[in-house]
This record gives sequence, structure tokens and C-alpha cells, in this order.
Amino acid sequence: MVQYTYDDWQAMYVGLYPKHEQIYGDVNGDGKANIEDVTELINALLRGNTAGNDAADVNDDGRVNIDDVTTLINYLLSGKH
Ligand SMILES: [Ca+2]
Ligand SMILES: [Ca+2]
Repeated sequence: MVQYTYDDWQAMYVGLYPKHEQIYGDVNGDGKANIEDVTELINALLRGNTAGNDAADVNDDGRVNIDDVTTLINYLLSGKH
């Protein structure tokens, strides 16, 4: 039986799940920024569980709040995505 080291497992994991580039405003992580992300962001705020979701901090000020919803909506309306 083959013995795998930690490094082997890590290499395999990285191969299976390459670090994808984070898409601006992609709160739900489906690879696109759209109205669903606004919904997801609002729901996350209402649930109070926005921790650990960097994408939820749309305006990148270190906090997740209603300003990020506004920023995301403005970004989507701007058509720059
Ligand atoms: Ca999305
Ligand atoms: Ca923010």
C-alpha cells in the first residue's frame, strides 16, 4: 500500500481544487456577479453570518453591512462586470 505524506495530499488537493480567482461581487461563489449575489448578501446580513466570506465585503472596508449591498447594486448597474 502506498503511503502518502502530507505534502502529497496537499499537492493532490491543490490539483483538484485550484485556487480560483475571486470574482468581484460574487458573494455566493458561483463564478458570476449578478442579482443573486445581492440576494445572498442581504440574506447573509439578515442571518448575521457574513464571517469568512471575503466576497461579501464588496467595498473592501473590512466590514460587511448594508453599504456593501449598495456598492454591489451600483456595481451591477454600472455594467462593468
Ligand atoms: Ca454569484
Ligand atoms: Ca464592506
